[in-house]
Amino acid sequence: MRFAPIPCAVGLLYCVLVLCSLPLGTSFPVQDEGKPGITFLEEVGRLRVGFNWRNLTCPVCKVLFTILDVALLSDVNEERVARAVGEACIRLHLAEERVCRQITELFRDDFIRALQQSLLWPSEACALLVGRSCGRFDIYAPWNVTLPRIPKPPVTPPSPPKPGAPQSRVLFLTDIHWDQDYAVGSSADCKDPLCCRNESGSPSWNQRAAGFWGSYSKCDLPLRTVENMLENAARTGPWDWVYWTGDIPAHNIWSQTRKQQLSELTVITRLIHRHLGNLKVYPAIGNHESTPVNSFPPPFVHGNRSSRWLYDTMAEEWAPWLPEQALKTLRHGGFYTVEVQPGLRVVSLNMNFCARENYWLMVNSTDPANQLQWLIHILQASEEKGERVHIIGHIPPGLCLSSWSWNYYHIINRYEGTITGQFFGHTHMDEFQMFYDEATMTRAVGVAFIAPSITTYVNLNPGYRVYLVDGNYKGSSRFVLDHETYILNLTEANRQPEGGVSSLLPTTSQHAIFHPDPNPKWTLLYRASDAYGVSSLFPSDWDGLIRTFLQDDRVFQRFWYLRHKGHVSEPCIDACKTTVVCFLRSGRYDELEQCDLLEFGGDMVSAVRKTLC
Ligand SMILES: *[C@@H]1O[C@H](CO)[C@@H](O)[C@H](O)[C@H]1NC(C)=O
Ligand SMILES: *[C@@H]1O[C@H](CO)[C@@H](O)[C@H](O)[C@H]1NC(C)=O
Ligand SMILES: *[C@@H]1O[C@H](CO)[C@@H](O)[C@H](O)[C@H]1NC(C)=O
Ligand SMILES: *[C@@H]1O[C@H](CO)[C@@H](O)[C@H](O)[C@H]1NC(C)=O
Ligand SMILES: *[C@@H]1O[C@H](CO)[C@@H](O)[C@H](O)[C@H]1NC(C)=O
Ligand SMILES: CC(=O)N[C@H]1CO[C@H](CO)[C@@H](O)[C@@H]1O
Ligand SMILES: [Zn+2]
Ligand SMILES: [Zn+2]
Repeated sequence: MRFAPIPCAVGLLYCVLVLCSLPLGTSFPVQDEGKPGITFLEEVGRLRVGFNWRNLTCPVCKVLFTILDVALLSDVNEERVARAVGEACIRLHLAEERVCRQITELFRDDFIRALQQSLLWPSEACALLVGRSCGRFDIYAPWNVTLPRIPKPPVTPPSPPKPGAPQSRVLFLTDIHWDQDYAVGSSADCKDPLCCRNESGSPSWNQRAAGFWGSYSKCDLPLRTVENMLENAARTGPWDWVYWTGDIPAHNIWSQTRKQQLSELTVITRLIHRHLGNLKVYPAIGNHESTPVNSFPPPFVHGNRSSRWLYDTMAEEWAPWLPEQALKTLRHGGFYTVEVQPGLRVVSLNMNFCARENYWLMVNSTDPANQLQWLIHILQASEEKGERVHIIGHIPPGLCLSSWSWNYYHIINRYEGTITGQFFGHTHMDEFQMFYDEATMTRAVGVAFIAPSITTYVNLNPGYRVYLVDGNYKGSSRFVLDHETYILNLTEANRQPEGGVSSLLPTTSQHAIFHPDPNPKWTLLYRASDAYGVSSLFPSDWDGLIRTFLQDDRVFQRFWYLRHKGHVSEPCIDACKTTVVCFLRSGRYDELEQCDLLEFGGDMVSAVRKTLC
């Protein structure tokens, strides 16, 4: 039959694309892997998800896409494509059989629809998948927002507040990733993308077992750890307000349903509510809130495929924290703005509209939901009122699609006097990214704080962040003056083998004699001003700190340790250090891309994407 070779080819490709949208250690676009020095952010890459990107060369890609387009145009039966995809995924060992089957089932509908709506021709698709050397890519055509004609007000550099001026304590939570199926004693080293679960099986003699409070492996958290964190956070208040930047569900993205996603959203929201009482919490939407993961149709998609199921529930659950006007834009596009206090406004962005992994943007990536144009409108109004603005979101803007990122950077430049804080998560690491003046790229105009995750995924201690913000008093700048990071030291929390545990013991009995601490301590890992010896944390201070990293390696190594919440898997020297420093300087995607071109740079952009978190 004429179709005989097609399903196979389509299958490979479909799997390639599908796996691209998953946080499983893949990247989009594909970069060469295996260059020396790609130590940075490589943990996830080593998870042995088992897909070899080198198999997709430029000519192969073009042939595949020609076939795919023919297949789609001939209205090939979706069922058939899906079945073939599953088979190809299994035969090529792209993932475990069960994972392959479930994943294709989950993605096929939406994905094929998005492909059909976008004109995904071989040259574009392969430029996207293999890289710029393999064709021209216009799907994500550049676009520009419109700034009002009102000239930018003169800039006054921030200065430290008077001694004793009031400070707000802001609790910052991100990337909870609660795993409902977390099972103590299960294998922490299974083959799936997520372990420590009921279905991970028992650990064999050379494998680790899932700990009581969490595990140093590719595992997410049991509910008790989330709850313990909230109890601890509630005790160590008082807080002025809370920012919470998303990623509630676990990384079992091959088997999630809308019902489960909503139930997790509800459980965690109510838990936060219960523990933090009447505090105002300002949430932002993570890329894991939806299923399939990263799938956030912009408002041009209507009906059952739209994000309505998700945003409506969010609006209901978050109603105690947000006013009606905010709930309205939340239902429309997953973003909103609220006045936190007189003189301070928060804008919560839906960063899924900037993400390459959101394949709906292949249909139209021009300022999805008009979000950035709306942001400009808000910022202009704040500028006129003399109000300061904090921006919160999940994915850091430097990791966004190129045009989105460029426009955001442009907005930060124009409104540098108004935006005095930017707060993100998603990478699970404790880091930051700089914004410079567009004219000379030397004067620091902003910094995006990227806070560490609550989850351990991958190989981390659980943790959370506290920001100390100037205010609330008349004329307060609302700049971040300092920040603190608290962690749960898993080694201590999960201790302790009683008596000398020998590795010769049968593993089944081994975990039974570990005695977790019933009241584990969340401890201060560091305070930024102490750790780095700086007296303020203005954008120029972070720029100065980057220079210190280059001059004094001890300071950089300290940063590297803190970046992993005190649980470092790999050292970072030479090329790794160069790329990390480049990352920190590059709050804009095209800048970040340049990090890959550094003489000994690893694949920074793809490496960052690998975490996809
Ligand atoms: C956007 O603006 C920049 C500079 O203002 C310009 O160089 C670029 O060509 C514009 N892009 C589009 C698509 O209009
Ligand atoms: C794990 O699976 C077993 C048997 O299938 C079941 O009895 C148990 O309740 C499950 N545990 C969890 C935490 O779901
Ligand atoms: C809407 O889509 C979801 C997920 O694709 C599906 O489970 C559900 O049955 C659909 N509902 C309707 C009314 O079509
Ligand atoms: C994409 O969306 C933008 C803004 O909503 C719109 O102006 C533009 O016409 C759309 N492009 C296409 C090709 O539909
Ligand atoms: C965690 O505890 C272990 C064991 O006490 C200790 O060796 C390690 O340094 C601690 N880690 C941090 C980040 O404090
Ligand atoms: C289908 C295919 O070509 N698979 C190959 C992918 O790459 C690995 C290692 O380079 C080969 O072993 C596979 O045969
Ligand atoms: Zn994320
Ligand atoms: Zn995450």
